[in-house]
Amino acid sequence: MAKIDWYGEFVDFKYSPAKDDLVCLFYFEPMAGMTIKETIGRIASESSTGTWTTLYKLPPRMKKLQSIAYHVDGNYARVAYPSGLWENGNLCQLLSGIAGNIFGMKSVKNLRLIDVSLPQSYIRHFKGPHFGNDGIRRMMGVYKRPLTGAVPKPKIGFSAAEHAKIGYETWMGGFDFVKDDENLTSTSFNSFSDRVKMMARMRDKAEKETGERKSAFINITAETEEMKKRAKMLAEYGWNYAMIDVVVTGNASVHTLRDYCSDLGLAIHAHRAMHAAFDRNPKHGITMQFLAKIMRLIGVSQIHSGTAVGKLVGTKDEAKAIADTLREKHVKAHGKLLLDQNWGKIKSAFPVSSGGLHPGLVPDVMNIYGNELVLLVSGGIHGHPKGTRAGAEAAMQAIEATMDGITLEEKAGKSPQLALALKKWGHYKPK
Ligand code: CAP
Ligand code: MG
Repeated sequence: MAKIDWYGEFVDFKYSPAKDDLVCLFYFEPMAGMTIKETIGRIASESSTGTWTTLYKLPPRMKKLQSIAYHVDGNYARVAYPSGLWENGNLCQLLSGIAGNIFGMKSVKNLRLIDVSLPQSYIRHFKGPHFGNDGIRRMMGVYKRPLTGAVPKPKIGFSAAEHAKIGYETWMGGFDFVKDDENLTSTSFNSFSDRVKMMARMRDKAEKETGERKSAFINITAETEEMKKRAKMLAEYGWNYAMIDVVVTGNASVHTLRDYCSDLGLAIHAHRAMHAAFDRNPKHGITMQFLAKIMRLIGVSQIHSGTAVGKLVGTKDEAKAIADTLREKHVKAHGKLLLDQNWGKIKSAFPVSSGGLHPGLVPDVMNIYGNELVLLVSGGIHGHPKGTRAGAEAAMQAIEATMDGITLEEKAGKSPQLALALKKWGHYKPK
């Protein structure tokens, strides 16, 4: 009987990837009644050239574009994609291939895209981060400790003037950055333009009084042309960062803004709001390390990566995998979380640890990330018994203690603001 499909042609356990192949690592669970081979053949076929049935004719050259599922280890499969499949520099097309229809196939009960190993022939068509981590450190004049920041809380509701005042207190407490919250853009009570202007005034005041560089991640999230206008205004008022909610705006607009911001000398702070819609289920969706990889490839300067100990999901191992993906020049394969990735000329980016943090959790987070980190402590400074400035001072004292290798309790003996933070929160891990 004539074959009804060609899925089996997309599986070859003898195949070893060519140098220019792009390789994906998937977690997969076959639907009941499907064999492993039937399932991985469908994953490879649907994400490259195939369809559900044999065809009247198949030009021989098409075979060269077929991906090959070549390795299975339990529920983990590797699929190699020939370089000819991919349009140079078009990340959208890559996602439509390796992260498109396959999640909806009936043949899989669960499917998760874990990581992708991008060949040099692919990554050389992307610019990556404009500054790199050394460049960011030089720009801010902070060379050893983690960079620090906070979001005014409650997350939305302040007027631009109140927002800027809280920003000033945050900067005067020793923090480098003041970050807009993910859902603060331009509202009737806190317009983008008012906030840019008033925050610039407070920044200049704080820089004058401290002698330190101060900056902010002001959220330009909007339609792409509007984001360009907002980025331009940031540059006009002397800012060196723009913040974008990269999942809700989409990688195409981030790609556009990357070059636009780079021309304006703006680094991009990437908030990842919405990521947990597809990355928190350990059996289905797309991992955060994959999202971090494509954002570094496009060229954001930093992206949120979790805390493991704060209020939002994400394990220590995942945080480390995301940090490696962002910071390392050559990421070594690591268990079922990471494939080998040589980043070539693509500069580094910072992991951003944030969410439910307070001074009592600073050692835990620095234990995961080390110092090459942007550390955001928001509710954890504005909830300090003596207010924002004292809260920032307490967080800075916690960083000092951790870098000096002493306990927070020892430090608190000489640091009253830290002592008060520990009295309120101790080492509490919020849920
Ligand atoms: C943290 C935060 C950040 C989260 C995002 C918030 O505030 O501003 O958006 O960190 O999560 O709105 O919750 P708190 P992630 O410090 O007061 O919790 O960093 O995991 O992407
Ligand atoms: Mg937030």
